[in-house]
Amino acid sequence: MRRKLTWLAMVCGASVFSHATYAQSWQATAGAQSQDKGRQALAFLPNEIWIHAGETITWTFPTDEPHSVTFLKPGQVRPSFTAGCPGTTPDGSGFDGSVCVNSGRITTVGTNYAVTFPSPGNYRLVCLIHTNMTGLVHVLPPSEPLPHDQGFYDHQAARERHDLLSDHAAQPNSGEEEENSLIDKHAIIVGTGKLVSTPGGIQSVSLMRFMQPTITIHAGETVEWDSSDVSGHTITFGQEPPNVTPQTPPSANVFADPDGARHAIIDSTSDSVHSGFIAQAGHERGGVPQAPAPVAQVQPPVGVSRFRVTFTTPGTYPYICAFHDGLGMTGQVIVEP
Ligand SMILES: [Cu+2]
Repeated sequence: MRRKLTWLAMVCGASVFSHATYAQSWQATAGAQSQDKGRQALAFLPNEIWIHAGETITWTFPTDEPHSVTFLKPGQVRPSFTAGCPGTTPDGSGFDGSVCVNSGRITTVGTNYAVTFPSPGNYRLVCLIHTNMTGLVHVLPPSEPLPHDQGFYDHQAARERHDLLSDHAAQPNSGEEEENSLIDKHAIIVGTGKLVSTPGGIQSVSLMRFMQPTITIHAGETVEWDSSDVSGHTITFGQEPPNVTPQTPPSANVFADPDGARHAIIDSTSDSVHSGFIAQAGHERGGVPQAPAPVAQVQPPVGVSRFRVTFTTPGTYPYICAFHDGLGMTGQVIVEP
């Protein structure tokens, strides 16, 4: 009886393996999010995959935060997502390294984008929206065995999704004491996040929230927003500039303080102020690890991690992150006399 069960297990194992050997189509995802959309895994899941030449990988986009699936030509300077390859290439495009392939900025949850790989090689996968979101596709000759089947990748992706989205390192509350001192300073933490490196590339997780969404001050006082996130954000009051990108400059009423922070003065609830791109200082110093591929990075023209607003007039002042308000990244400043 025991011998028979062992034999059955071997047959099952063999059939799973042969199924993987002949798989023509592979599934992966671009990004993952928590139920309230606040926590965003900026990651290809899985971010390293081995397939045979001639096979296809289909990426699904399950998040409200947009991503792209992009394969640049070797040595191609990383373009902005608005520039693309230039442009986008259709679903089902083939990539062999000779021509750039780009899904473009996918904003619709549930979109699929497939890429076929006719030739063996190792191909770097990037998201043009998030610098720290990369992956690797290994395309082997059909004669070579593949190390994993789809079930392996599904399991790995589920585990990484869980690890990234439940990551305590990105929790907003780092201690009551610190929070109280921040309230004394009228300081608001703008998102939190961290980078994770894997053999296939770089992933990150960001909490797309203002950590003290409502703050109450007195007229004449100043609020400071501090970014410690690997993702960039904005602080935007009133009318937001059209088609905001990381390159969109601050509004004309924003000036620089002696310490380099940006600063604006708001006198009325009808004032409009746009901070421009605010990100942790690692962005400017190059302290953030970059993708290992020889892909030149175009960084946003930034390096500003602090933004201040002085409020002269009592009232309620709602504001948003122009990139992530759709994920719930909003706040308000209540100014008392
Ligand atoms: Cu944001």
